Amino acid sequence: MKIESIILREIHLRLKSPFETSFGTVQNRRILLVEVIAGGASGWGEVTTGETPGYNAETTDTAWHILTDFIGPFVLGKTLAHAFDFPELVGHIRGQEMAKSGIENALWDAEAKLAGIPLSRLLGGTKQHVDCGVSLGIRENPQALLSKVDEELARGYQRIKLKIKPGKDYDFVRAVREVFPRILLSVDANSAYRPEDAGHLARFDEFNLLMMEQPLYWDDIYAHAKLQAQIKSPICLDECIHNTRHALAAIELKACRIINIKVGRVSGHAEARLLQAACRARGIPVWCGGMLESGIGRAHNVAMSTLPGFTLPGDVSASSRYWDEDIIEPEVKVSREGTIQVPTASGIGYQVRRDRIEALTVRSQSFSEKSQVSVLGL
Ligand code: OSB
Ligand code: MG
Repeated sequence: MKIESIILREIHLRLKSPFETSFGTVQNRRILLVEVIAGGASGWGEVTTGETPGYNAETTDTAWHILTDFIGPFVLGKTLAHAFDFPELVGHIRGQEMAKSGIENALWDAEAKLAGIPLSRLLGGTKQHVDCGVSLGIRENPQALLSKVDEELARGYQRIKLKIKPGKDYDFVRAVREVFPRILLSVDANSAYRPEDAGHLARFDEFNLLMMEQPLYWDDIYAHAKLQAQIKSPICLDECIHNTRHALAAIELKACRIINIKVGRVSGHAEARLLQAACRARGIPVWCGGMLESGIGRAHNVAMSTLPGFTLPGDVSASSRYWDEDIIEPEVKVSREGTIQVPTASGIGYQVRRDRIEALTVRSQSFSEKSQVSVLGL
């Protein structure tokens, strides 16, 4: 597969409602889409950065910089036997996992299309349906949160995750647990607490949580090991885990009992697949996290979720929870049983709506061997 051209587009897409986490609130998404032409096939990927460096160090703008100034020019014209070989090709570029994953995942889509098989099968996926949960943003008060939980459970979602932050945590979780004593319930703090909060976090033990996601520092596995020894809720690491080596360290240190795999955070499908295999071999359940993706990133998440290590419901939910109108056809739908049916068409398995993407594009840049670089100021 020769990388013949790369087209980078920034689209603006507005969430139906604002999403609040401990690090901020977002409604207007700025999403980078990557299209590659490789081996004659077109493949699509999404860069899953946020607009601000509040979740991790990357942003939509840093990814644009890294892709246009370093990764794009470097990989253009290179030939790979498989998309799996992409991480080695860009291994000299430190970090920048989400920027890298945009191109790598587009190559996986192209490779699956060239083989005429669904991406899920190319990745080694074994499921026809994937189990879905939802991630609920921080609300004004417990009542507002309760009605949202009620609504999502009625739609069939199998697990409810509540975003929490200091001051909007214990009472909110207690309110939900009282009304719904048996649901799979988890919380996600996005690094909002400190080791001194261990006593406070131990109070959540009574809620029988499925997990407590990333309570402490985004870059500190050891701090989580110390906290895990003090609380009963299983810790799930998200922000801390950028690759399989990090996961192995976290497991050995007993810093977590569950891992959230986000394809972008770990630099793409190749590393995500290795990571789930390593966790599976050690009995550590994993699930697929989300980054408020458009349909393209969502389709990649669905494909990754079909791998056998993904034994817990993910944060991969219906397009209609996020957007009035998605950029793929059909949109991602969730059944009354809280599952997504894995598409059987080749590649990501959903049609990319080029006309809609064109209309949403605010800037684009292409790299192709003939013209080297062309900037389309839109
Ligand atoms: O920590 O999982 C997270 C969204 C943005 C940044 C970080 C996270 C999230 C979510 C939303 O929890 C998951 C989704 O619905 O896509
Ligand atoms: Mg998280």
